[in-house]
Amino acid sequence: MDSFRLDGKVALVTGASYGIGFALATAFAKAGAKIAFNDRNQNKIDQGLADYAKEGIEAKGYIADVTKEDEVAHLIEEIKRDFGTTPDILVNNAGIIKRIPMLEMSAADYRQVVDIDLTGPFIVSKAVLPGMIEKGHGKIINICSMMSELGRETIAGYAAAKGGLKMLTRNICSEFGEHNIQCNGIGPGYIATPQTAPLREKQPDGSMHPFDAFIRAKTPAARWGTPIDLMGTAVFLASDASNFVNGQVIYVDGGILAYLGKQPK
Ligand code: NAP
Ligand code: GCO
Repeated sequence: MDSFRLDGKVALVTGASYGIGFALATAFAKAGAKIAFNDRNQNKIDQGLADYAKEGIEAKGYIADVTKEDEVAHLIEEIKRDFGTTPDILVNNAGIIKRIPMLEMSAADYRQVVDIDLTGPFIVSKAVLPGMIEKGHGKIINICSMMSELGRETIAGYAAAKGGLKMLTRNICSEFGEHNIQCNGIGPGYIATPQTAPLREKQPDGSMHPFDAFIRAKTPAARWGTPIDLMGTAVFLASDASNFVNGQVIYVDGGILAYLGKQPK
């Protein structure tokens, strides 16, 4: 069972001031890893550091926008300065979504989502791979989505980006597997975080948001996931226990992708 431990490893989780990234970084720390995370905003980093400290975790936070190659290069230099080495584990978690009907979505909105959710993981992966090659090992985990497999109205940019992220995962696997680098994805189902809060807002009459009822009917587990539901899979993919797993996306979705949806009564 020691192969599931992360002792002695340095993990970089992008966009991990809160939400899913915060949970995954917390899991890594409890498995023995040292934690680095980035965000675009110092206030969010400070709040994240305080929240990690409440968990007994001495994380280090850095300002970096994953779409900016110079900021990402500086981020890796700062991590090397502070930890004495480059990341052994990278989770490409930072991401946004814009929910706009396609005919009303500007190309600028579309480009911004793809830039952050797909080009960002390319940029950050490219920045950490040389160190992983030099060390002879590395783990890259891309946070994909149900939308790596399914579409729905109003999220054209997000679905395109997350579908592309599944294929970037396979390509990094293909190009770097010979260096003992494993690149896999996690495809969360519908998880209760700030990103999905608008889909769970109570209605003025106090009823559930229609999307809330929809997702519960589409999920065999009949509930939203929480970031805690993702922790075990992330530790597995970050650890030596998954050294022969490469190019895969593990869907942690409560069964959504297997289920047609609750039949009408
Ligand atoms: P979230 O609560 O909105 O958090 C997203 C994080 O990414 C925030 O810390 C945000 O920082 C950061 N970020 C956004 N753009 C960035 C950039 N350009 N550079 C650096 N950091 C950036 O989202 P979440 O629900 O935790 O989702 C995390 C990941 O899981 C995303 O990739 C999302 O697509 C994916 N996912 C979520 C769900 C779900 O149901 N929640 C399901 C499947 C996949 P700021 O505060 O500065 O914006
Ligand atoms: C949406 C949701 C989803 C989730 C997630 C599902 O608007 O449909 O935000 O996209 O965030 O990606 O896996």
